[in-house]
Amino acid sequence: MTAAFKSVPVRPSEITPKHVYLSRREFLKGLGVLAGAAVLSACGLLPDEAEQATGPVNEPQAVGKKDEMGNPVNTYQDITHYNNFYEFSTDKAAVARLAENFRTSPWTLEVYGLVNRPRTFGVEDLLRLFPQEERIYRLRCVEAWSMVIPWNGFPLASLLREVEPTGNARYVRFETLFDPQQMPGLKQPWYNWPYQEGLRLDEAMHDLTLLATGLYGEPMPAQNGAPIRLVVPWKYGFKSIKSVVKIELVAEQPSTLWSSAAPDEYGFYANVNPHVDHPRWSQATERRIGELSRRETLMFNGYAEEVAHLYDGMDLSKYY
Ligand SMILES: Nc1nc2c(c(=O)[nH]1)N[C@H]1C(S)=C(S)[C@@H](COP(=O)(O)O)O[C@H]1N2
Ligand SMILES: [Mo]
Repeated sequence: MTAAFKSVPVRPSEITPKHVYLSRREFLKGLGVLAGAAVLSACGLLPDEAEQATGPVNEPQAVGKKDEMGNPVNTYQDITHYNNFYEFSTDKAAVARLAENFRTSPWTLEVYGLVNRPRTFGVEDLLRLFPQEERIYRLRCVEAWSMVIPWNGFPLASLLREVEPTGNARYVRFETLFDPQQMPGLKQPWYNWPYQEGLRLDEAMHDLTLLATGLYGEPMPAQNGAPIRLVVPWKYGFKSIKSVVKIELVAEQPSTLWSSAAPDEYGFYANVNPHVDHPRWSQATERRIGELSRRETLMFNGYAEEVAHLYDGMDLSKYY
């Protein structure tokens, strides 16, 4: 575990809250210096802010934030308007609009199965019980694009400790809400709804594995998996299941939506591995959203030092 992954409490000062940002803009407008970003930098005023003010004015800003490798975070606009959430749409640009009225409160998360203390949590309970941290993670989609996202949340391990898995629990199964009234994408009959995912218990207990409740210091936007979603940064994005309602501790490896739809394309492990191509395209490089040239994809998405030991002795081209 490198220092960068130590649990760092959210420091709200690092994220300019909407109202502060807006009032600063109002102030500058009053001074007549807001003619454009060029003016701001030319006169030396808040150059960082000018640089990052790419989206609509009232968007949360994360001035100068970077992940532990020095990659700047993606804009709030990109993170919230380029989404995979098939329950709403397979069109990444359409998800935000279709999820606009998604009801995420009240919301309960049932944790059950091979545990000593099964429990149903309201999201408010989770926010109260577990201190929220900020984690800036790269998300690498199997479609060969990636983003850097400042999540807020808490380690899944904290929740699992609370329910006490029994000695027989070896895997964790996750399930997304299934509500055809609210989720137009569920009409597509060729997927095995509800969306399901799974982790081995040791993967689930790893400190990098997060239950995220927000991003950019704001509550989780519906299109990103409100009110609570999984984030597993060393695996392809499809493992990071959104809008979770059930977590079950089980003895056998659970089936997952993608591995049941196309078993030879999407394995259970789904560790980011540039040496194992998807059957229909290469995984060697990726397009970072917002950048022009492609990047080399890193083993375990750059988190090898932290997680490679979990797979000692496993053939990762067989267990993809
Ligand atoms: N329930 C559910 N979870 C999901 C998906 C989905 O379609 N439904 N898509 C997955 C995929 S393929 C990716 S890349 C990430 C995208 O997360 P983001 O939109 O927050 O970037 O969510 C994952 N979680
Ligand atoms: Mo993905």
